[in-house]
Amino acid sequence: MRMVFRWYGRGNDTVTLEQIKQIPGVEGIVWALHDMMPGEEWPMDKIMAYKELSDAHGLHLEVVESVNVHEDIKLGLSTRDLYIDNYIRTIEKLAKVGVKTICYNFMPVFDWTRTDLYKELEDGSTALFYEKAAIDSMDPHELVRKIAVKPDLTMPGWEPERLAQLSVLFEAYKNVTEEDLWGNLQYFLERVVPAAAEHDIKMAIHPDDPPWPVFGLPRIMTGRDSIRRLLDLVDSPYNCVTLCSGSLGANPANDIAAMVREFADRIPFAHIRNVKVYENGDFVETSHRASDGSVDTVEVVRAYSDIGFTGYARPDHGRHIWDEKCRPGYGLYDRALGIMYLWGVWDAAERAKKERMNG
Ligand code: DNO
Ligand code: MN
Repeated sequence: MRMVFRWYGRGNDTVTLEQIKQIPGVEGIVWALHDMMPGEEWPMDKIMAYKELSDAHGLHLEVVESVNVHEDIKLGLSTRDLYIDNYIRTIEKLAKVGVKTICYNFMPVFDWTRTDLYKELEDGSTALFYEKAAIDSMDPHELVRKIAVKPDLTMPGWEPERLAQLSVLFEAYKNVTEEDLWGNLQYFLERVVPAAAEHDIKMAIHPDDPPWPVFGLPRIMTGRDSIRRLLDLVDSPYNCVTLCSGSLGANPANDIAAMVREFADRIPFAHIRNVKVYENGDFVETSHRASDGSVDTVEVVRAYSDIGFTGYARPDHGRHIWDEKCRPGYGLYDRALGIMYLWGVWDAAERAKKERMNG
C-alpha cells in the first residue's frame, strides 16, 4: 500500500507540502490542475510547475484526481470527440512527468453531493453530511446556493462556471437514461483506455457519491455489479476502479472488503474512509475508525493486505477537528489521524501474514 495525500495546490489549499511530508509513510501527492475546465487540454508548463514543486519536497505526483470528463462526453453529443482528443493529449503530457493513475468520475452534472458541509458531531467536530429527505425534496439550485457559495475556495465538482449552466444541463439530461450513460462511458473508454495503456497510465473511475441517482439524474457506478460491468466494457488492465469505501459505503448493501478481493487486480487506487449510515438513509462522514461508522474499515484494510495490495491509497476525507480552518473534508489533522489508523491496521495485518507464512 503506497500512501498518498490529496493536495489542491499552492494558494488553493490550507495544508502545505512541508506538512504532508511529515505524515508517516506519505510518499506522494494526489493532484490536479484545478483551474482547468472539464474538456480543456492541460498545458505542459502548468504540469511542470507541479512536478518541480513535488520534486523539491521529495514527494511524487503519480496520481492525478481528477481529469474531469466534459458533460458532452457523458451526454454523448457529437462534440465529444473533440473533448476526448483533448483528454488523450492531457494523458500524453501527464505520462511525461511520471503519472501512473488517473482518477475520474462519470457522474452527470454534480460530483459528490452533501446537504451540509459542517454538520456537528457528538464530539464537537464537524463533517460532511447527507440528508436524504432534504435532497429528495430539494430543488438543485437551492443546494447549489447553499453549498457552493459558502466556502472561500471553490470546490472541484462545484465550480461556479459549471453551476451557472445548471438549468441548461438538467434540460440536456432530460431524456438520458442509465443505459445511454453506459453507452457513452463505453465510447469514452474505448478511445481513452488504449491511449492510457500506451503510456502505462491506469484509468480509475471513482464510484458515484452517493451511489444512487440524485435529482433525477442517472448514476451508474453504484456497487459490485456496476464495477463488474465497467471492467468488462473494456477488458484491459488499464481500465480500472478507484475503490472508494466512503462513497460505496453510503449504501450498507455494499460489501467493500468483498469488492477489494473480487477486483484485486483492477484497483490501482484506494480511497479508505468511514461513514455512519442512519436508518432513514442519511449519512455523515466520521473518523476512519471502524467502530465510529458503518464501514468495517478494519476488514477493508485486511482485505487489501490479503491481496498483497501495491496500489496507492489515500484517507480521502476527514472531519474538521481542533478548530482547523480548511477545505470541507480536506483538513490536515483528521486525514493524518486516519492515515495512522490505516497504517496501524495494515502493519498488524502484514505482521500476522508473515507469522502465518513462517508457520
Ligand atoms: C469522494 C471524493 C470525490 C472524488 C471525485 C473523483 O469520495 O473522493 O470528491 O474526488 O469524485 O472524481
Ligand atoms: Mn472518494
